[in-house]
This record gives sequence, C-alpha cells and structure tokens, in this order.
Amino acid sequence: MALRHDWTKEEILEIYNKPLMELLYEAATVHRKHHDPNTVQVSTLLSIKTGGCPEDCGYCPQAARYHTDLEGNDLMSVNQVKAQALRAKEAGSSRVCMGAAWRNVRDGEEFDNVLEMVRTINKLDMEVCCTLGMITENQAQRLAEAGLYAYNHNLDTSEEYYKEVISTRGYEDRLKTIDNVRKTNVTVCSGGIIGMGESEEDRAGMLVALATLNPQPESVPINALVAVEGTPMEEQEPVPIWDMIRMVATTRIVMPETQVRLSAGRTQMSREGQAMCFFAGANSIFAGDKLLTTPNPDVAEDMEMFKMLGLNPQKAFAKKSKPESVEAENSRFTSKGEKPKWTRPDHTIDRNLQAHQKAKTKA
Ligand code: SAM
Ligand code: DTB
Ligand code: SF4
Repeated sequence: MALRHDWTKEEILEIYNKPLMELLYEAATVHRKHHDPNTVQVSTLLSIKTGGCPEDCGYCPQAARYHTDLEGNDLMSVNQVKAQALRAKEAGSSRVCMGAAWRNVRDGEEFDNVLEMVRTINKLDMEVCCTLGMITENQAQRLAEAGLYAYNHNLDTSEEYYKEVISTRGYEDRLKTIDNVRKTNVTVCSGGIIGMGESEEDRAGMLVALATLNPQPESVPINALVAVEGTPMEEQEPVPIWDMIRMVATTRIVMPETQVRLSAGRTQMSREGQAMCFFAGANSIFAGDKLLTTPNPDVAEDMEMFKMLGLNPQKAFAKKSKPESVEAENSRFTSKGEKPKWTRPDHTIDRNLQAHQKAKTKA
C-alpha cells in the first residue's frame, strides 16, 4: 500500500487515544509488515561541540543563557572523534551522530573540520549523522559529498507550541533546513520531545508535520524530556511510560517505513516499558553512557536487555547503501560565503525569561 502523506490531526489523535491493546496490535502489525521486529538500530551520540549555544530552547542544557552546571568545550579534533567512533563501533553501534551546540553552521575552518570528521567515520564503514543546527543547501551538499548518511534536525513539537519553547528561531527555519537536506542524497532524521507541557493536540500536530513531508523522514527520534536543573523546564514532571508507548505506536502507524528511535529519557524507563515500545514499533536507540550531555543507560545493560528480548543490532547500511566520500581536494563545492536569513522572532516566553534571570542572579 502506498504511504499516506495526507494525515490529519484528528485522525492521528484518534489513533493516539485508541484503547491501548488495539493501538499496540495495530502498530505491531504495521511494524512487522515493514521491518524485521527483532532488529534494532544502535546509534552512538557524540557531542563534538558542547554548550555555549546562543539559542533559547527551553529544554536544552546547552543554551548559554541558562545556568546548568555544564562543562562546555570547543570543537573536538578529528583524531578524538575517530577514537570515539572506533569505541562506538566496538561496542556494537552502526551509526555515530555528531552534535554541535550551534544555532546554524558557518562556513570556515570549523565546518571544514566537521567535513573531515564525516569522511573519517565514513571510512570506518559506519553510518555518519550530524546535527549542527540550521544549514543551507550548499552546506547540505558539502556534507553529502563528504559521505554523510543522515542529518538530524528535530521539529521538536507542533508549530503552535514551538512558540512556547523557542523564541530565537521559527518553525519555518526548521522546515527549510529539512528541505535543504532533502535536496541531497542525505537521509532526513527529524522528531521531537514529549513532556515539555504540550497537549496531546501538539503531539499529534508534530506527527502531522512529519508524516505529511514527502518523502517522510527516514528516521524519527522520540525523546522524553530530560528535565535539567537550571533550564526553564526543570520542573516538568517525568513523562508517563504510557505516553511514550502511545507516541511510539502512533508514529509507527503514520510513518510505516521510518526507523522510530526511542531516544532521550531511557534511564527513567524500565525494561518492561522499553520492551513495550519495541513491540509498538520502536526500532532504534541511542547507546552509550551519555546522550549529548545527560546520562543514558550503560551499554552492557542495553546489550543484556537485547539478549533478554532476542533483539539484534542492525548492520550498517542495511537500509541504504554506503554513500561515497569525496576527499576535500576533489570537492566540487566551495563555500559560497552566503549569509542566510534565518528568522529571529524574539517573542516573549515567560519561563525562558525567568530561567535566564535566575541564571544571571546566580552568576
Ligand atoms: N543545536 C542543534 C539543534 O538544535 O538542531 C543540534 C543539537 S540539539 C541538542 C538536538 C536535539 O536534542 C534537539 O532538537 C532536541 O530535540 C534534543 N534535546 C535537547 N535537549 C533535550 C532534553 N533536555 N531532553 C530531550 N531532548 C533534548
Ligand atoms: C535527538 O532527537 N535526541 C538526541 C539527538 N537527537 C541529537 C539528543 C538528546 C539530548 C538529550 C539532552 C542532552 O543529553 O543534552
Ligand atoms: Fe542550541 Fe540546539 Fe540546544 Fe537549541 S537545542 S540551545 S540550538 S544546542
């Protein structure tokens, strides 16, 4: 059956709110039709540039304006990245996702170094993903040429609720970056966070925005908010596991071919809870004792869980062949020195302002 790209919020809400056993059965049926239910992708996160970010994302410990006890660092070296990627490969990961606390990518030495990191990991026969903030079409092409497999750029929530979370950029900037990535052969990874105080309508709204993209994203991370002290969301209650299961199942039903990633928040989840998420169609996780800056379950414990559930890690390039990687000296693209016009709506978000004020008083 052809994939649907015309999902409505009402339809998605109806799925999300089905009696749980119906929802699980339907999601598991879709899952089995499109994927091997015993294979789960294992991806390792690597924070190549931590903290000091100029944005005001209300959930993020890396935003400079909040006080979060975070030790920031400058861009890692290519050698450091290679060593970490090798460790991840030995631990069973087929993908490395490099994250940088940037608003957007700027052409120059640092971006050239990131391109070299992409080439280096590609040569290790691993899938390489980057999440570097907003990028232009030219930057997406340069990443593709270096051998990037995926670009992560989350929509995070519905367009309506986005305005309650971030004031330093707009939803349209996110969509534009995703579109820039889509113009290349790099796959799109885009998802969001639940537990930020959003309504069920907002959760459904985010899934509409993702599922109506054509093509749909190849991977969709579903994060449960990690409420970090100092951020505007420090007092958010943990997401009930049932919400996570419903969100995963609904994502699976509306995006049947996508890899659905059980992302941040797994340290709070029991094995039984995670098992239900896998049954509901999650087929990817982040492994490694750290996400970007916050804790994640132990690799050994995750592997024990895989054994217990009879799950096998997915091999690299199982879904799409390895991209070619062109050396810097043979590149067909040069920096265009563009100054893209990303928006800066700068509306007021009370809880973000309060957290910023509190951080200033503490300093
Ligand atoms: N700066 C880039 C950007 O914003 O696109 C890339 C890194 S950013 C940390 C990547 C994603 O991590 C965010 O879009 C958000 O979905 C997720 N994230 C950040 N902080 C989180 C938290 N406390 N809990 C759950 N997810 C979080
Ligand atoms: C995604 O959706 N989740 C990851 C990855 N993509 C970049 C990041 C989660 C970050 C959780 C908070 C932290 O560790 O800083
Ligand atoms: Fe910066 Fe990304 Fe964190 Fe927002 S989510 S503050 S852009 S690192």
